[in-house]
Amino acid sequence: MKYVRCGIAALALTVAGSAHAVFVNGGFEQNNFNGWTVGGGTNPGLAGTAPFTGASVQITQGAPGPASVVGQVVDARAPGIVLPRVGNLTAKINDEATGARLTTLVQRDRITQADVDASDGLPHLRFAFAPVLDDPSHAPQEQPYFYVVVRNVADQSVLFEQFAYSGQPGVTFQQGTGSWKFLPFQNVDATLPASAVGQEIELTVIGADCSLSGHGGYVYVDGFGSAQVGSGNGAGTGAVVPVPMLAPGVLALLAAGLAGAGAIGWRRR
Ligand SMILES: [Ca+2]
Repeated sequence: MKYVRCGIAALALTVAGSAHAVFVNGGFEQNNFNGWTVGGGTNPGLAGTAPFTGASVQITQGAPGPASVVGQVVDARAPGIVLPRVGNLTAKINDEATGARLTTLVQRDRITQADVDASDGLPHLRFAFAPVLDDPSHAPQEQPYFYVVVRNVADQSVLFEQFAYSGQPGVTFQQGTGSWKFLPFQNVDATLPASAVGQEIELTVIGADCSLSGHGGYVYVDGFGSAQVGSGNGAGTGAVVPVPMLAPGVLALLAAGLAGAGAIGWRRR
């Protein structure tokens, strides 16, 4: 009985010491990038040939790319996107200007008991994203693209990743203004294995112009955390946003990433 009590006390201590849930300023409601690191440089093009993954990403390090926090605005290139997505403010990573710019948004944090969902007893990572990419019909490795990845810091294994270049076959981009294409906000709910509690993770978002320097691309992100992605004070055009549609191949990539995470991605403590 004594041992049982000790066990419970230790557990209570662990829970009490980990009340903080991921991430700091995950919804950008501080109207800045507090808690985040904005970096980047230029895009020399993706390595290899499609299908691309995080291993294809190349960055010529330089001055951080553009990044901003936006409120109730209408995106002239993607009027179907309702902004802000969650709360009052949403992050815009990279922008519509050209120059082969590439922006990275990074935050490192630790998964704690506070990130465990009562519904399934497992930690979750949730967020919403919406890419807006010009489509100049360059070769795939030269196109504007976006990339989101969550890695386990300890072994750099990929827990979750999503990648698409502008006009990528199988990704149901919607037509924006002119040659711009976009996806409506997609909600991501990545279920982590129980062993993720106590592990440090690093989230990276990339928005990249085309590598030939003449076409822009960016991605909106919001609602990073373990809780359900909330609703926003969005105005947009009031357009009905269709149910998010990602191609089977993209969903397969997502599923593969999650399956891999459960099987090999996390070190047991
Ligand atoms: Ca927000």
